[in-house]
Amino acid sequence: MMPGTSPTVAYVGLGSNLDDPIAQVRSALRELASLPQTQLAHASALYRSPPLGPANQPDYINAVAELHTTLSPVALLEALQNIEQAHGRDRHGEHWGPRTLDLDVLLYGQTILDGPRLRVPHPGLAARAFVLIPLAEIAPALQVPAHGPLSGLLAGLDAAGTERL
Ligand code: A4P
Ligand code: MG
Repeated sequence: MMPGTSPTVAYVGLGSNLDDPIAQVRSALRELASLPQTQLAHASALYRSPPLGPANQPDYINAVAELHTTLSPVALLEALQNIEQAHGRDRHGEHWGPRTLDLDVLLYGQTILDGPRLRVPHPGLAARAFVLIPLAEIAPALQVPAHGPLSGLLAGLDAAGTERL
């Protein structure tokens, strides 16, 4: 950590449904742990979930990681995109189509961003069981900027289909 800069608590969503998804997510967690200016504070269990989007694709493996980082939001996004690239991510597939590894910035402290490159909280967060359930495992008391308590989001959720491995 840089002296004099206090880290921000950021949450990252991991997802994979191609090329041994369990191994993809496990190795991505190790790579998050070795990012510069960053500590991996907590990682959820792995979860299996049915695809959101086109149904003719395999189930996903999802997880959520809590990072303590002094990287800026955009520097964190770039670091995540580098890890996706190293996992052979092909960005030319269909929207919400299958992928070897997807890393999303779910939350960056209490920051709200609505820029062309980065939207935080992640726009899908509030409605996705495969994000909220692993997030609640590692941060049950979380207050989600612009949404309120995580427990409230969970209460309105259809959790069927998201299975803890
Ligand atoms: N971007 C903006 N905000 C963010 C953010 N908070 N985190 C921009 C990450 N990226 C963000 O992302 C497209 C652009 O979004 C990036 O260039 C970045 O500048 P992408 O990863 O290239 O494309 P994508 O992931 O295909 O699109 P999108 O809309 O982000 O998809 P999602 O929301 O990531 O959903 N079903 C299950 N069960 N589990 C899953 O994990 N994932 C998806 C993808 C679909 N269905 C799924 C799952
Ligand atoms: Mg994405």
